[in-house]
Amino acid sequence: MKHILAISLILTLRAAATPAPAPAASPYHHVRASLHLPGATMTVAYLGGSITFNPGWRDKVTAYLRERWPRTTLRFIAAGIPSLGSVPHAFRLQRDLLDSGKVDLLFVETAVNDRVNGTDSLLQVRALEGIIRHARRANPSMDIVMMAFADEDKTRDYGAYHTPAEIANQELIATHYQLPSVNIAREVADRIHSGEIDWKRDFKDVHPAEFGQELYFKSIKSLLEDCWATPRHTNIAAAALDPHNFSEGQYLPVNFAEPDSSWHIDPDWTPTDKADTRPGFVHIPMLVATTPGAALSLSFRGSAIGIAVVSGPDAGIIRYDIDGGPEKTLDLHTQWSSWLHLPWYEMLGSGFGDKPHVLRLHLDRGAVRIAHFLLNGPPATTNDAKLAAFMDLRFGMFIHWGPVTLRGTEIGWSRGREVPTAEYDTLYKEFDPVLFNADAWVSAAKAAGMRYLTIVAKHHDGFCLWPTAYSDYNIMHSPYKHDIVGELAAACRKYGLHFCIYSTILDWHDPDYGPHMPVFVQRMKNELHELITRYHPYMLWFDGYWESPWTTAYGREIYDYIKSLDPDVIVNNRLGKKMTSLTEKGAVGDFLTPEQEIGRLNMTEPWESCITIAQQWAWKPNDKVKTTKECIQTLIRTAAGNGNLLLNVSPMPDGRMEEREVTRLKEVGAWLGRNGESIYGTKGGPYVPNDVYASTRKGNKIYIHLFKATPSLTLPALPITPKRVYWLHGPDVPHDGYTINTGASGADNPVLVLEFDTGTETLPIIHD
Ligand code: FHN
Repeated sequence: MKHILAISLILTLRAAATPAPAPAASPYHHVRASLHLPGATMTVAYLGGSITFNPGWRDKVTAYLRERWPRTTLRFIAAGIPSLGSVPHAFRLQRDLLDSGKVDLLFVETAVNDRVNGTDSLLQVRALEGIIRHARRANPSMDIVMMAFADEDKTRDYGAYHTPAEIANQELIATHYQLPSVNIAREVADRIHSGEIDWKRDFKDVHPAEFGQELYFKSIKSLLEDCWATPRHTNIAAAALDPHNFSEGQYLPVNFAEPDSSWHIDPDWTPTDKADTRPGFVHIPMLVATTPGAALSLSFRGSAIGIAVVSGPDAGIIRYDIDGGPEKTLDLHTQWSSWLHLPWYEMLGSGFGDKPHVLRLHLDRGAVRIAHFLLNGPPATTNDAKLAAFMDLRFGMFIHWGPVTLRGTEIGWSRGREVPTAEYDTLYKEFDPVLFNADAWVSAAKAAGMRYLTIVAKHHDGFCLWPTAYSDYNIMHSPYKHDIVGELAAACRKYGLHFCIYSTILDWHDPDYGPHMPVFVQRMKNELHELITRYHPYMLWFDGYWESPWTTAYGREIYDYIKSLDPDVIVNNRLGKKMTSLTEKGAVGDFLTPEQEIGRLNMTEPWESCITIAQQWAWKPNDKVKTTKECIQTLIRTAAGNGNLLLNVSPMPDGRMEEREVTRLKEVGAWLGRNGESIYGTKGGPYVPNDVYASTRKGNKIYIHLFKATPSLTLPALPITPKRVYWLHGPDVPHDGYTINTGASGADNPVLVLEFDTGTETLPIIHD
């Protein structure tokens, strides 16, 4: 309480200093620094609980905004989830709202559920301030409206001339950040106490009937109109009220924990009892334990940690400590758990230093089902928006190259086999690729239509293609002495490709790999520090995870280290020990990496297939190169499966790329030049690829890629009907619904377009 009083004193003093804004149209709202006038586009987001989730005031505000700003292209995000208040909002803000793109106007409501859930006042303030600072970090000019909805507790408080704590906290934050706010709880209380309206008759309950919804709408509209009458032109930056606020709130996937064998991760949890569930908290990965004594530990870096569980009829009791501190006990059962697997958020600790910590948690009795860990700290995972942007690229170049090309044998694997180890390890003394030209390599990738490039900077043979301070076994000790990685990074920047780096885990040349893993892992961190801070890779591609010296814990440690250096860098899944899914125990990383095969259609987990354009990864004289058709159809099948293709090329020992491979790339590029819209930025499906065709989709179009010429094509019908069918950049094609007279298109790998009146990207996958 002392904490809040001190802050309110500061604010009274500050309020005295700030020039008084024009008198508000209503005693129940504050304009403060007001709102910007909408521009050509505006994204409006509603963050709240069930009153925001349910239809009613929100739809009325949406309709009013469309009418009020007809020349503004409006996008709406309805992010209400029943039962959730300030703390859950602070930790789901990134994934449920900010990951879907720039937000311009955010409505926030927490007061009702914070009372129902009995959320501690200090946590409310840390969460509310965290939401504001996090939102403004994502978009410094975001407009934010704080709303306080009505419930009987608040009506009672106001009846007793007592400001509800939840509203005091909200006004505290709104005043500090000069945010417009509307206190509907106070308005309803006053109008009930004046006898003008009746809770039971007019509102029915906390989920208001039409009368209440209309009242909410009118109050919000009145505030908006008042704001737009005196619009905001400047951004208000303010120092944090509480340094421990949750402005770095995020969900931490459950497979970040180290559970004992009594736990399992159910990748698609559904209850076995009759209790109800909530959208977003069923059919998701769940870390589950039902055995008393089940224990887990979680290493994390941050200033607060918590759990989001589903609290159902068998919700149990847990004990936990942080960093071996005092052990606390927590009963996860709630007053609603007997009939509902309620999403329930518990902060286990906050306000501690933003550094590495360990949470230990035990189940005493009953069950515990963890949907997310709640972390306030530097990004521990790559956010969905970044991953979605990576997956929109669809096509990249992989380059395996090094001194081994002097022998034309396979990189890494031929060491001590086709090439005696001693000979292999001294090849670099002859390695002088004078015809290496980074611009030429990157231009070849660009000509192929590739959007990113991944150079193997260090393979299993341990040779480094950049001037590292941590091993003399690098390019600067060869006759060539060029920073290959640096020159490629610069060329990618020049030609607008994303630059990515492959670095092996296992290193058969490094004597510490195996016997002295802590030394080896520290060297790995040192090298990664060089690679990340010098060349700023867009994505890191690890490999060589399968040998026993490497553990999931090391993988997690390196992943967290990378995120501490650059939270935005994307990392493949080969830091972990498990490759089949991203949510299973032992998995570490952001995307799956099927190799030398096209991944299966997967709409939920990002994936990228890495495939050689020839046979070997590194150069081999006269190696068999895939045909243009093979390359194009491999790309199509990968995109149709909702994945990326990383196509590998193998430059020669003199530094040039083989003409055959460059030609192949050009031909693929020519096809993409004509048909790129059916690949870049598309989603896979809705049809599962087959021998005759595969499909991709974007917006209101589905692209059918034909692998074989066929006079007519009958596709499984979808719940929507195509309004037009035509060859991409070509004539319309006669069709009757889903029976299409394709006739002879004549083009290689022709693309049919099915155009609809509605979006196609959320259509379910059609399994034959
Ligand atoms: O051993 C490596 C191989 O040499 C190559 O680098 C591929 C590329 O993904 N990965 C490993 C095999 O899985």
